[in-house]
Amino acid sequence: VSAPIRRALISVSDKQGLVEFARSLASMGVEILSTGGSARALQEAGIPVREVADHTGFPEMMDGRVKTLHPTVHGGILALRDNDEHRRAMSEHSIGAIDLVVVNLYPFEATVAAGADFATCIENIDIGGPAMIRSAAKNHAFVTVIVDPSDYAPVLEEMATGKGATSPALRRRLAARAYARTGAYDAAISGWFAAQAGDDLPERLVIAGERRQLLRYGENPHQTAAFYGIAETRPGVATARQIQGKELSYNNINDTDAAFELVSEFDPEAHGPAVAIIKHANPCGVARAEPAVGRTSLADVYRAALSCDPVSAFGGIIALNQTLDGETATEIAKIFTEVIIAPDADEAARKILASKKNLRLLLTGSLADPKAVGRTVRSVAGGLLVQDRDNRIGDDTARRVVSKRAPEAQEERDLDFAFTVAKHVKSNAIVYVRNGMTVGVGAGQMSRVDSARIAARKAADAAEAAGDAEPWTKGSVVASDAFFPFADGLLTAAEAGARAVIQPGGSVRDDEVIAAADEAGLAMILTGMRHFRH
Ligand code: 93A
Repeated sequence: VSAPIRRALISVSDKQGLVEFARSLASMGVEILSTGGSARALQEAGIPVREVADHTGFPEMMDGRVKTLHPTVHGGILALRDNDEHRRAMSEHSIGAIDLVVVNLYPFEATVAAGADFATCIENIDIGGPAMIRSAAKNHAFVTVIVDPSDYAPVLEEMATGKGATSPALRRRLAARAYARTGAYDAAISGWFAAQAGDDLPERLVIAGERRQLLRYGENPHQTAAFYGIAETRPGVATARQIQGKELSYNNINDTDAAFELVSEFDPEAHGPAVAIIKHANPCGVARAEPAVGRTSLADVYRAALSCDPVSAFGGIIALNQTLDGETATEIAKIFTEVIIAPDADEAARKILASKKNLRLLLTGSLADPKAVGRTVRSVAGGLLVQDRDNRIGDDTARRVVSKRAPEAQEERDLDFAFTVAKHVKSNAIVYVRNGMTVGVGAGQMSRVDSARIAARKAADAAEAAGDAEPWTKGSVVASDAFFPFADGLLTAAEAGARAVIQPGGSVRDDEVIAAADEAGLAMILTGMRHFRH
């Protein structure tokens, strides 16, 4: 029942595939109307084309701001072909039907991303294009709309087999894509405007995501899921190149993000190599170079991270803060690992991992800037929670030693490392560290003292697994993501053998907690900044 396409309007900024497509249309007897630049491209390729300005009898004007905004164009798109009233209006005003609208928009997003000035961004807001796209999509019962060169082929296929017509099903699908495109376009524009106005929590939040991947399932096999990319360029799981391995799962993506965000805290220039191993979005081992104990290579650092909790690390996600090398790849390949994410991997590493068919290797090109401003979004029933990304660690102006004993240099190094890791552990977070490696991580408990106990027990387990007589909390330091509400959590750490503590402070019982630290001979730093993570 669909009528053949007889007239098309082509107005595209992205001219990829245009000439081939238009040539096919012309060969099927379709009359082509087109705007300035598009018309020129077609003429140069020898394809018969009529300028829209000829068609409307109205010239393009105002630097192209007005070229297709004309009743002859919009009437030709919007007219209901089976409505007598509409047909009469068409003939009365000499409006010819337009059956196919091929438009892609001024590259607003790319213009902003390229850092163009305000006026250039404004000029790249397309008005006539979205108007035609929306008109054509509305009238999809009769009109075919294409907003992306990837849809040239399916349309030509249907025309070839359908006597020049497309099917209602395809037109509907294309209409949905068309509105998604204009919606995303306006989302980008509104987001940019809000940012220009310094209003980064606008009254109406418009987020446009692009589906990157249909996932096999969600957090559990009975949940459907997909991964959407948003217009952000932060290096990480969304932008990484996957070198090998099967498709990432929902949980893989979530955990890989946690892993890479954590390891990105450790700039190799300042910290040397660093490795984080993640399970269920929590670190089960994090380490960095510590020349004082002979830990210098990336492989050494990986072994240290693994030794913190080798049981949990099985099937984990590994993030590295520098190029994965062959020696480290050999070590990693010894146990089952789901994902490795790193800025890069050298030839030797790639060769070694190539035999592990299922292991995913993701390369990001660089670390993510931990200080960069940004937003996090999470859903609750009926709403979204939006906040700044936690892009700080402690408050340098508030940080102070509150204990009688000041931390020694190595203790202080470890305290900072522990507090940084704690920021990436689900609350209540307690992290024991010794010589640049976590030795016990307590995560996600409802009480802080439980996290302190669990972390200490895990440190004892780790020592036992490594054949050490003493629990690894002996001589360790401990970090807490939020203040100790009572002295009990701190005393648990002291009993386990911790020598120094770092925590935000701010409890009404701080004095009590400080007195307990002094009594146990602990050094203690208050950072003045909390790092909950839920
Ligand atoms: O400046 S506009 O908003 N005014 C219009 O009337 C108009 N009509 C089409 N931009 C308009 N377009 C856009 O021009 C199209 O969406 C397309 O991106 C571009 C194609 O221009 P050209 O064919 O001259 O390269």
